[in-house]
Amino acid sequence: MPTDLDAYWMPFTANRQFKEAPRLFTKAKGMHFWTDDGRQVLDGIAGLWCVNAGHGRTRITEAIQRQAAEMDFCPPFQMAHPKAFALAEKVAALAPEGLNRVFFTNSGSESVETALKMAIAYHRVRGEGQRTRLIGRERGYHGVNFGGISVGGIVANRKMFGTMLGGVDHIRHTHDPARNAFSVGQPSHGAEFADDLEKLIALHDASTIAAVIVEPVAGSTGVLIPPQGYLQRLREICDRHGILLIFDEVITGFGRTGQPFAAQTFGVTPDLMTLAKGLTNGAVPMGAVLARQSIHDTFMTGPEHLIEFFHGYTYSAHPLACAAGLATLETYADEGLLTRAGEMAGYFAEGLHSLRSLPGVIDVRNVGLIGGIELTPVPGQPTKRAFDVFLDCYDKSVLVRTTGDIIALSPPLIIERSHIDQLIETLSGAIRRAA
Ligand code: PXG
Ligand code: PLP
Repeated sequence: MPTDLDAYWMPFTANRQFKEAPRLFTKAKGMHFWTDDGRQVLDGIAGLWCVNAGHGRTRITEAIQRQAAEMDFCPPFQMAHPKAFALAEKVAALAPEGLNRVFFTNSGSESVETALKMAIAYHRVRGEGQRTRLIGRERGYHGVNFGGISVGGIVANRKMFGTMLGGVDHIRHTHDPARNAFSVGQPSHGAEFADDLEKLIALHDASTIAAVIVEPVAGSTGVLIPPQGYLQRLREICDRHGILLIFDEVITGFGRTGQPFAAQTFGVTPDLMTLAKGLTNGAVPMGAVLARQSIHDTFMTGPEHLIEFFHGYTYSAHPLACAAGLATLETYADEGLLTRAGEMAGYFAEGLHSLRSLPGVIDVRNVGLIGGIELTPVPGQPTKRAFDVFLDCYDKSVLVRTTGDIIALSPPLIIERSHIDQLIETLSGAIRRAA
């Protein structure tokens, strides 16, 4: 075990509190982590919404090992390797019709930056260079880079970092507990929140707006499920005004909502889609942007020896990531994991909603294998009640995630009913004790 914890500045962590009482994992397999002192902990959040096929999958591990031995790195600019093409083709085949061009990145944050730049550049190459504005949504999470926090709407992730990108505006979030608390699946009220986009179009004029970016299900902010008809209405408004619609499917991609992508679950196809996490089952960092072919083709003009899109990362389409991605998609296909969330959703929802009458629970929400439980804050100490639940669950060998006073669940898609029972029973005890 490490003797000194000082040098590692941990991301999104209460560093001083953590280092007083560190929580260390040293092994993971299937539905579980193991702590440094040998305790087996049920993973209720698929690592961080990414280990969709469960931990330590042999096929993926071996694919990474083989690739590392065969070719560690290949320059992605003006060179390529076969697995990059193979993976792009497989990802495109899973996606909604028409989204068949794939640009690789190394994370969700990079996917978001890439998609925003692609949207603005697309309008420019087609002769509408004045379309530079970007519209995000309150409470949106689009990673932590400057573009992503600019269109993002999580205040804590923005307020320390200056003025960010110019020309960004936001529509309201869709959380409406007064009308929708304890909805099972998609809430029935709130399609009209999409009309905020019409207001921003009236304010800025459509001719200045490049794209709108939303998470189909807002994850990081605490699981906000799109109201019925909401995403459809956003799509219609974008179409009417020539604005690109970007779905950030970093969390919802790869089976989380019951179909390969939330676009399919909700029946709305965006123009650009950002991916990461489940693409490699979390085993090697990787992200991607899926683009409509027509967007890609718009760039393919001018002299053929010239670079069409001045963007990319040293590690775009990294061989280890591509090998992991291919093995991951094979695993998903063989085990039917990309539709398994739909099969387990009913039992998962029953468990979650059985917690509704516990003390302090003010909302429960779910779709596929995503769950959110909102607690009333301890007066004067926001976030404390949920954090106490997190620590209590960890103590009882179950890993959950909290944001504000909301508990978020997103277990590996291989979860069995017995695991759901353990998750719900442990949470139930912890919520009672935190009351
Ligand atoms: N977009 C969305 C919708 C995400 O959920 C990102 C972009 C950024 O991805 P990277 O790979 O750069 O982290 C995410 C990431 C949480 C939590 O607690 C969620 C994320 C990251 C960290 C914590 O819910 N999602
Ligand atoms: N900073 C410097 C000085 C670089 O040379 C590069 C890449 O060549 C980067 C940042 C970007 O790194 P990456 O391509 O891994 O995002």
